[in-house]
Amino acid sequence: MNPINPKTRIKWLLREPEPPPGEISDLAQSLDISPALCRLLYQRGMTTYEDIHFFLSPGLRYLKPLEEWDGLARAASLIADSISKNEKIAVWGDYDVDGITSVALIKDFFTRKGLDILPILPHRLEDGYGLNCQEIESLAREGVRTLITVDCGISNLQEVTRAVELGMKVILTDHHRPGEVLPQADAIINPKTCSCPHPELSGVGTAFFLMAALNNILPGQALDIRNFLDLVALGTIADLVELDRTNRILVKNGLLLLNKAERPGIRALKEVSGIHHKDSIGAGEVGFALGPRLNAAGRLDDPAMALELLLTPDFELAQNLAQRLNKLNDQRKKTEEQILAQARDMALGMLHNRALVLFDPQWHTGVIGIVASRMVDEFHRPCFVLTRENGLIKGSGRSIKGFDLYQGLCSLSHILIKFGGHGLAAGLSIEEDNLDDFRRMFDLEVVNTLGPEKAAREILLDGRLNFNELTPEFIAELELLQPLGPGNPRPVFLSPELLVLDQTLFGNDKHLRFNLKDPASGICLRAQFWRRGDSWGQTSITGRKVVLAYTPAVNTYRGVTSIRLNIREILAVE
Ligand SMILES: [Mn+2]
Repeated sequence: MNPINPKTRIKWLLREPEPPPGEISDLAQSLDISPALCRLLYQRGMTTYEDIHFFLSPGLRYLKPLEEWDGLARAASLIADSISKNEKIAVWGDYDVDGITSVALIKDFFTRKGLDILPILPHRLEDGYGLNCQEIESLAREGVRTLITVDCGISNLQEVTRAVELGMKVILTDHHRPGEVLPQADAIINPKTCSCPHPELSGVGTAFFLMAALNNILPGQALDIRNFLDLVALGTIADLVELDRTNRILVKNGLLLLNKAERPGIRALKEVSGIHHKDSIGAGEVGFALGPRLNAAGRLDDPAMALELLLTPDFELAQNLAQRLNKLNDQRKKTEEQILAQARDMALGMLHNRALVLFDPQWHTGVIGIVASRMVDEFHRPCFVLTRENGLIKGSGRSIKGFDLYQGLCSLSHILIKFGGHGLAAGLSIEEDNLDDFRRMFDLEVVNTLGPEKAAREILLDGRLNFNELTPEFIAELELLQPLGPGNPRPVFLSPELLVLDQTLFGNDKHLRFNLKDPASGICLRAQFWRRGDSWGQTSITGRKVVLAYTPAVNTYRGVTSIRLNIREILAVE
């Protein structure tokens, strides 16, 4: 079979290793799961009874003891010391979900302990990301003596120095990649700096561990620290960090709390998202419904209302705030769509480059990060989306596997004013005069790392799955993989050779629907190919044979349950 469109350059691989014969059926039996699921987990690297058992029930008892994190106890005791001296303490976060939940967690912890702490969330447009000297000076004037940072601070060398000069004790917690020089804080808690046993923690996960350590040493009755895991799950899922062992434990247990929705704000947020308060929510609902609404506050307005929503004990107030967030989110979607269309047109004229650097002075800072992600999805190359703000150019970038964005910016640091982030996402600011140089040098950086050819899109498949193996029971069992996210993706299967019976465009020609027949078993199923009307709508493949990468789903409509396929890629057409 020949790929119909060599330009898509899709490279597909089956997961390895193939399990030894006989092993799967014994293992599956002892775990009480189907051999098909057992094989899938085995091929995802869980090869023993213990591995799979942990994955299926990641209880909190599996968390490594706090003592294994060097420096954590010391940071906690510095805070306990400030508390015992009745010092005024502030916690400084960020305007995204991770940053807001981090502040909410610490504020909530202090409140439940009967203590006071001043929460600070920067305003995206007025203050920008991270610490700033002006606000630090005003905090000092207000008598703040201890500053805790969450989800930010690791690249704020000057600002931390200023805070220390003003006599503040600085407990810096962040999970962004540290530069070569660290700020002169009294303590730095960053999962990426020292011998931290949880390298993939989010900002709120980091704050959670610090509060757990503080909980152990504060006088009085200790709190049940598990009650904060709903906030940890929100921030961890929204920040798209890798769901490694620790994060799986935190998120899976946090989702149980989000389901109970005991926080009035969570309940109100579910309500405005059209989720019944008794309906269960998974990582998907957090990522697509709750997260964007919390984020909308900081994108277009003041993140303080999202913080208030998470903390208020008053359900009526929570409903009110949730409504406002919902409106902002609708507004965000409109703005995003406009910018997306403009960015897409611009990108189409630049596809001879290996990297996309898109700039328009009118674009809204609040959505450029989302637009960059969508450009990477569509054009599969590192991308920066930039806008003008207070006379400077500011931008948000996203990358693909194989090109470390943070590293890339490090080598261009001489023309940047500020930058920071991770391997796959980063932010920067630059003088407008240096924009052309940045465009040229960033592209060169990408060419040097990835080569001059467009990188092939890789799809990793969980194995071959024929239509006669697709049962509602097996599809239901796949839910045991939840929560899904980076490091634990939704399973994708390789189809057998299928016959396309018919093909229809739907939803304003945005999407495609196919009826497909598996000639070997005679089974016919319906499949959807979302958002590919553009690229496949003009090519009729009715009557031809195809091989697909697909994800199965159960669809219930008017009480009738049927199996549907979601096509991820058309791998080959004969
Ligand atoms: Mn974060």
